[in-house]
Amino acid sequence: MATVTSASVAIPSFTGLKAGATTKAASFCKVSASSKPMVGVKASLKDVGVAVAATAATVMFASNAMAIEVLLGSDDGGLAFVPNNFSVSAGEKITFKNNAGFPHNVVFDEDEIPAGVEVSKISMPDEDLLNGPGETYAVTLDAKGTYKFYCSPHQGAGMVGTVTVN
Ligand SMILES: [Cu+2]
Repeated sequence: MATVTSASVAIPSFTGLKAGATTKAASFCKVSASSKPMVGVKASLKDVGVAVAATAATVMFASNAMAIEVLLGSDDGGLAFVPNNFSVSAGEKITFKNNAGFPHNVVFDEDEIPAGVEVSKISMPDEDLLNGPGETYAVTLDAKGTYKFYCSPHQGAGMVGTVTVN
């Protein structure tokens, strides 16, 4: 489910890249985005990363393309993460964004994260809430495995989610 959104995230980043990237990289990405499935795009990104390793353009490219946005509250006002079950790559940026029904927060369940991961380093600080429209909380998860998280104010209403880091 979540991986589906990567395509829409990736495409705008190609546009933003044009200024800094080589023509070769930009046209390469355009072709990949329009004609190949998600898996193909991801594989292509890795190839590009190897080809132009450590350039500023590559860093920007990778951080923009490899990202996912999770809405806090559904469009119809439901108390839920949208999507509430998704997959990311290790190190991929996950941005939680207030959409409806706030305040919300993002707290990982210390008993439902990979061994060795410190829950306080990936959760929002205690008592901290996203109060306004469009407010965000971003986190990257480096350890592979399954993580469960919830919104403290709305956990009882079912505002819980699962992310798998591959
Ligand atoms: Cu909530």
